[in-house]
Amino acid sequence: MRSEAAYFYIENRKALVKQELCHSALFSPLWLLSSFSDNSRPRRRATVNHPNIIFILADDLGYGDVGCFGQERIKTPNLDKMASEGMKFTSCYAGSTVCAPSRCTLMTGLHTGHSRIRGNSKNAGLQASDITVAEILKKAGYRTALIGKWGLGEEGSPGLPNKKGFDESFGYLNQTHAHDYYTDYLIKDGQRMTIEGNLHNGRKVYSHDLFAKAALEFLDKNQGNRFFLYLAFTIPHMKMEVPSDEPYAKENWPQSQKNKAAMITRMDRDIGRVFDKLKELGLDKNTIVFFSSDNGPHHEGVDPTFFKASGPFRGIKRDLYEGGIREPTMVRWPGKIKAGAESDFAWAFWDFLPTACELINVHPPQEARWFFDPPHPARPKPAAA
Ligand SMILES: [Ca+2]
Repeated sequence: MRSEAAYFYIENRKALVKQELCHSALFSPLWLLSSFSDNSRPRRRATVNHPNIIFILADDLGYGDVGCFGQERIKTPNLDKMASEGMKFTSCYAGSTVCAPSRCTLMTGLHTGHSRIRGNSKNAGLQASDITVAEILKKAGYRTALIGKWGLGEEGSPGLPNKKGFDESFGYLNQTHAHDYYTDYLIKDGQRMTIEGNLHNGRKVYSHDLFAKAALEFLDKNQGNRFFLYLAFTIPHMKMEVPSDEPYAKENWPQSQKNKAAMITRMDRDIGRVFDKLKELGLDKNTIVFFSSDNGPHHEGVDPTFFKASGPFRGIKRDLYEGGIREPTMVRWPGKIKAGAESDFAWAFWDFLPTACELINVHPPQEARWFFDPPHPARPKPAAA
C-alpha cells in the first residue's frame, strides 16, 4: 500500500499547490540542520518556497456543519471566506471514524493499515520510533507548536507532543479530559498548568478561548521564524458547553443545538482572528492554512440530524460511511492557490505529511522515505545534496 501512498502524494501535491512548486522543487539540504540544538537553530522567515504551515483541526465537526458545505443555520462566515479565498476539497477523508487513529494518520502519514493507533484507547500512544510531520518540520528549521487536543500520548509517555517534534505544546493530552471545557488544568510542555478560575468547580475560563489566545501569541512570537502550527480545537466535541449561546439565544431550538451552533460560530470567529493576525504580521502570502475535522458529527448530547450535520451523507462519527469520515476541508494560500477553487480530488489525512515535505522541498530522513519507494515516474529528481 505504500506505493499507493506515493501516488496520492504526487497527485495531491499537484492539486494543492499547482504548477509553480512542481518546477521549483529543488532539493534543499535542510536535514543538515538536524544537528542544531533548539537554541542554535537559526531564525528563518517563511518564503513562498518554505511557507509557514498551519493545520486547523476541528473535533467532530460534520461535513454539513459549515456554511460553504451546505449549512444554512449555523453561521461560519470566516470559514466561508477561507473557502472563497482558497480551495475547497469536497472529497477529503479523515484517517478514521474517531479521534485518536484519525489524528495518528495526520501526524504520521500512515493510514490505519500501517499506523500504530487503530482505536481510541488510553494505552494507545505514539512511540519513540514513530515519525511525525512535526519532527520532520522541526528538523527542517521550523518552529513547531501543538495547541489544543493531542490524544496520541499520555503524561510521562514517549508519545508526548514535546517528544514527537513539537517545540511547544499546550492543551489536552487525554481525550476524555478534553471533554471538559472548564477543566481546572491543562498540559503545557508536559507539565500540568492550573486554571485558577476553574478550581473548585469554577467556570470562568473556557479552554477553547485559551487555545485561541495561545495561537495568536505563537504567531506574534514566531513572525520571524518559519513555523508549523497544529491548532487542534476541541469544538464541537462533547460536552455541549459554551460561555454564551449567542447569536442563537432567541432561536426556537433545543438548548443543546443552540450551544452546538454557538460553539461552531465561536471557533469560526477565532479562525478569523488567526487570518487577521497573519495579515497584520505580513505573513499571509507565506502561510498555507489547512482546515478540516477529525471525524464525522457525534450524537453525544445532541441530535446530528437537527442541522443535517453529515450533509448529504450516510452515517456519523464511528460509522465507516461517508458521514463518518468525509470532512469539510479547505486549503488557503494566497497567490498559490486560486481563490474560490473547488476540487473533488480524493485525499486523506495521511497525505498531509508527504504534502508538507514537498511543500518545503525537504528530503525526509531514511526512516520516513517509504513514500519515495518505489519512485513515482512523475516525481522530479532532487538535485544532489
Ligand atoms: Ca473527534
